[in-house]
Amino acid sequence: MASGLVRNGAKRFMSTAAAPASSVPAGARSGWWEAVQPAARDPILGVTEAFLADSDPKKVNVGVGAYRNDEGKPVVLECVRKAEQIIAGKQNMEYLPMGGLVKFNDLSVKLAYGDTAPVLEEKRVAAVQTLSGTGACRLFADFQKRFKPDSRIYIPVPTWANHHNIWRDARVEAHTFRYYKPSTRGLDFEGLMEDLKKAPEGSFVLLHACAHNPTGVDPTADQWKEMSQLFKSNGLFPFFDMAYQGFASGDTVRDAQAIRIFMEDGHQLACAQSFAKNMGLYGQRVGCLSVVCDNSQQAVNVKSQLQQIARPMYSNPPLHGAQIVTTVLSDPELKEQWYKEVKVMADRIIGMREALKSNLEKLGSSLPWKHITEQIGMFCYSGLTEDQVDRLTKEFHIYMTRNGRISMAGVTTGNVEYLANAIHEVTK
Ligand code: PLA
Repeated sequence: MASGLVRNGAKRFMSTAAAPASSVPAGARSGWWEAVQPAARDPILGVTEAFLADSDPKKVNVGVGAYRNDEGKPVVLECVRKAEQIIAGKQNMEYLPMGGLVKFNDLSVKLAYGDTAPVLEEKRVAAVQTLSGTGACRLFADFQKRFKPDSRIYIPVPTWANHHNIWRDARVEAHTFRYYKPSTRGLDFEGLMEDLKKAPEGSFVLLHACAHNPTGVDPTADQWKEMSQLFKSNGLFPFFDMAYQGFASGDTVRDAQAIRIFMEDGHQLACAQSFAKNMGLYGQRVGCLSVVCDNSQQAVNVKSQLQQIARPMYSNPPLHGAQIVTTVLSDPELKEQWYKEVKVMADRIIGMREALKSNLEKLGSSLPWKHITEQIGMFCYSGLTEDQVDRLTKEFHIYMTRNGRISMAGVTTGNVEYLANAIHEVTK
């Protein structure tokens, strides 16, 4: 039986060898990947691919959440440029430890939990540097599978599309919970509580710490408190994805309020941090995964296991981005400048929300658009349908994800009128 299978396999390889590749020497085995079909286009990064392939000068990309200045250009923060100058030529290029740059991890968790957080003073937090926010989520999902193999993850509806892929590839059983109510364009708090009440004890719950992607709708402080009580009484584990600290309100402390509320309630939470957006370090892939433990020994144990998961995947994380973040966060002047620059980015986005809304109203749109200014963070969950989005792309060369999410970070004084006009045309 086994040998038959091998023979059949071999035949298949041989039979396709002659067909496509003329440069393959006779007799060489080919056809290894003939069964591989093209992967589905990524719902977010695929939009950038389509945008880049469009040669129309009017084209607008409000797909991926990447900040642009008012001229539509990518931005490198001044504090980052200065940090680069400080670092330049002075560092060696040795491997980092498996868990990354220790000082970076320390500064990163201070940003998330607060400089004087008791969990940090008691050394109860296991923190490792990760390949940005995505890497932090994936490392945690793998950790969850390894040590709580039968546990579930509860994911909000909707969410950042990649969350589903991450926990699926980590082979964790995924369930969803209600989050957004289309009729009110706000939080479905009742639905959320109802669904989470049904989650079995020991389940993990994915929460967006602030600036929920894609909806721009966050729970209020009181709602977070209520959720925290439910998590306590029902034995649920809060996992915070914090990809936008600073982008919601312009204030990194305010944007960490959910984490602080859960921390003060004594939860053993975990947190994925990304410096892609708030420090503009997208391609540097710099992030941090932290897990709050019961005591310092447990934190040492957990960190060692996180490192062991990282080792066969990518061994250790990249150096440069972590050095930049460390330099900015450990220099009071640079840190102050960073706070100002985050605020400038957040404020520009808020300004564009107002501009988009007022342009739509000026055009006489009879639809309600107040959610544009009520939502926070990088995205506007516009309510546009897939068909309307398709029309925007085909007729106006405007690129956005098909769920109607507009990256407000890509809206500028120069394109906001064009965008509003196009939206008005397809929603008439
Ligand atoms: N978590 C959330 C909620 C995100 O929105 C993103 C990025 C990440 C994690 C991961 O970011 P990082 O790995 O780059 O740190 N979401 C983007 C980009 C901005 C993307 O899809 O990768 C988005 O357009 O939704």
